Amino acid sequence: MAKRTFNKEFFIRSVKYNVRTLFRKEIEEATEQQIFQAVGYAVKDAIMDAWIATQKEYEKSDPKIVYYMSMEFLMGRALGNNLINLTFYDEVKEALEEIGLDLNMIEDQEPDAALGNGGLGRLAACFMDSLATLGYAAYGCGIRYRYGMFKQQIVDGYQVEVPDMWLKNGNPFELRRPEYAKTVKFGGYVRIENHNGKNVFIQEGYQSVLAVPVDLPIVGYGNNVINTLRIWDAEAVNSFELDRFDKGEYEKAVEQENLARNLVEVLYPNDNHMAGKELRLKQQYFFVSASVQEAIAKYKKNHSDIRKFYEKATFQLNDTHPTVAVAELMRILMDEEGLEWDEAWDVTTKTCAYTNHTIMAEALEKWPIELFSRLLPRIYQIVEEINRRFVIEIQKQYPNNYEKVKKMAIIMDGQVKMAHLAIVAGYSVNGVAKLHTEILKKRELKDFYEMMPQKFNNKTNGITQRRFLLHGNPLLAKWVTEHVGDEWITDLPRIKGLAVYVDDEKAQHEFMNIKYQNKVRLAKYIKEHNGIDVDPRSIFDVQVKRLHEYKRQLMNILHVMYLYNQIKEHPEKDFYPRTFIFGAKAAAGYMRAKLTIKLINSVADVVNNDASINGKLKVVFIEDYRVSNAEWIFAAADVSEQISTASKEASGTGNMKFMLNGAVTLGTMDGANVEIVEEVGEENAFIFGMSADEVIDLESKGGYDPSQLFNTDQEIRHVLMQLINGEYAPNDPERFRELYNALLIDGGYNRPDPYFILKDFRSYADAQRRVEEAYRDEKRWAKMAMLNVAHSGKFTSDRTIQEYVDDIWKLDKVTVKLEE
Ligand code: 26V
Repeated sequence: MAKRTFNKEFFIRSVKYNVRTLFRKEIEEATEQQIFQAVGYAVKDAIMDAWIATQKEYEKSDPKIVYYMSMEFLMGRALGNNLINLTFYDEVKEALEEIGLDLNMIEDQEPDAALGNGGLGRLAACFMDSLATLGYAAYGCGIRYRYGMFKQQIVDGYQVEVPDMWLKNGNPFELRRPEYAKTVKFGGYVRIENHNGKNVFIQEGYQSVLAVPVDLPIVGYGNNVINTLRIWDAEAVNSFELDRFDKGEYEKAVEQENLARNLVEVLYPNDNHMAGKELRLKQQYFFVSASVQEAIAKYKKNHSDIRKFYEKATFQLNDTHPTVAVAELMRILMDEEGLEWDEAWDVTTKTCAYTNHTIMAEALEKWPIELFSRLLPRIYQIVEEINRRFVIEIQKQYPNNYEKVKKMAIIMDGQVKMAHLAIVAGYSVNGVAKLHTEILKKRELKDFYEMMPQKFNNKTNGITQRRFLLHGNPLLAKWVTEHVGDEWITDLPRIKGLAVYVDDEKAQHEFMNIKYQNKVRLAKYIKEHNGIDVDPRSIFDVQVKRLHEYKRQLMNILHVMYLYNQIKEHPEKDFYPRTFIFGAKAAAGYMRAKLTIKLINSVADVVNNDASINGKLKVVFIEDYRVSNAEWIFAAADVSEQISTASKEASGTGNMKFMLNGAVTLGTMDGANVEIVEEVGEENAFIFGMSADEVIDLESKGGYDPSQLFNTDQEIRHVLMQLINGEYAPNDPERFRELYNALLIDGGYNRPDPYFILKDFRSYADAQRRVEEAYRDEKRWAKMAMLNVAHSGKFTSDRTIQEYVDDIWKLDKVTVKLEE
């Protein structure tokens, strides 16, 4: 890989200069945050030439562009990652050392850009990294939320949400571009005028807001390509004019200021739950309208025939959240570019493509007609017409089958169904792992698959090895490079070369030693942040992800309670020391999820302070799990808990990050776990539980009766009774009653244990027993863990993106040369 030259003296001068001009200080007097800012600006400077060169190259070679539209981009920190991808990381580290600065300390000053909830947002971030690294012209289109994902504090064992003021010190990497601002219109009504026999649609009485783009550089690895993540900020169209004393004008100005402020105020911290909030729909239309306008403007700069727009642009819709793009594109093509319906529809259906990320019914977006049509009157008219024409299609293909219309229509029962709109108007519909795509085709979207099978395809998710190995786990990265060369950085399947070392005792030793060092690093972090001592020689068993019932953190902690009972009852039995590590944010209004966090912390309090168990068991809940600490957590894990109820986790991507870092999967046959096992072999993972088919079957029979288990399995019964006898809540024995009830009486969907926690419990406990047995045999474990790293090649987002390019987007590769 071409390495750019790094000018150390220039860089140091630039940092010093920045400290002076930004803060009127010498380096010695600057705070750590100020040094971060100064270094950040110096790095942005280093990016600028290539950023400009990339844009010039795009203008010259005119490649097709993908607009990746997403409500969420969970970027994490930029500094370290940018240095890695510039291939300057070690040089900058050294340069800073020379002037007495520690790069790790500096990186630690940067707040995470947490503009996302979890998997879907982080996937978008990995995709941006891969697109730039592979040399494809791509824009990420999103929202510049003033407040990202809330910060989580644990107070008395409970989650407390604290606003994430990630911009309070400014963001050295961003570039504000007011010259490209767009106007977005909300509300009002549509008047139809007839101009020479042609209907012209005129929006009136609307409120407008200014969308101002803020660009963030996306650095490709070692290739001079710098793509752009364009996040839109909102401003009032006529910013406050104080000389306006006219009451109506004044109120209008205040209204516009408020609209702008509210629009981009905060990311909705709900994942997997659709609430139908007006502001959320406003956010969606806001960033989508601005992005579509921008894409059209860019196209028109060099092309005259708007009918061929799709040859140079494609919109990938990251879940249904940006699906109004379909109607917005139709609106612009017809109302502003003068195309007829059929012409506009031809362009739109060749431009838009949709990715589905969940089958959880609660997450499917459906908007009440009343709200949708009031907020977006012209857009609603267009959706109505798309629906009218689609319903005619259904009736043609399935005459006299009203069931089909009822199931498939875009508008039905007073609601606009966004997934249906995305499927009908898109040229591609994809799931995010093989199993997930099969479930979409066979069940959730069966009717659509039957009617338009050619649209459906699978794109198994992936992750970027540059952040999650090269940056997050430098010791292992270096070791891998020593054994197989450094090509894995841009060609992950090369990592397979490690397979020849798995029986080599020296290699095993080195590998396990690196894992140990990473466990020491995490143990320090835990000591600093939680005040808990954990033994890096114990098994680090980790479950980090959003808190959701289907992900079954509750099963994990019930199993810890079960183990604790075992140790207490049989102190003589040997038990390999284990540290159970959790990290998870719960949506603010999700009571059962929050109570699960409290239970984990309550169990931790009891177990960690029981001297009689000799430290055999520790439980840690890591506060504020996020991208930056995730990098350390993956590096230190032995066991990767991927224990969702089969069929519920569309893919999972944490599972891949653990695998890449040499943790062994303990999981169900769900999401991408299936493909992980396919790659690494069932003997190198711990698989348990019901299959997706079994779950779906049992669900269709209305579930099962867990009271059988409760009455016959004394150990399970004991654990469940501990939820209501005050064992973990002596002052309030009723505290966990809700969890007990969910498991045994009604957990939603009118049945007990809807996520089959008790049904899978024995199988899970048995898999956990096998984990312990395997870990006791150090060589066997080292081999398993190494094989996981060696077989992680498939799960790079570089592969995923190449598949999107080949099968869906059909982009042209670009190379960027820099004059040095
Ligand atoms: C849904 C909703 C519903 C409306 C309210 C706000 C909101 C915000 C986010 C979401 C996204 C839920 C879908 C999601 O995150 N899916 C995850 O996508 C990952 C990437 O494909 C995948 O690995 C996970 O398995 C899947 O749960």
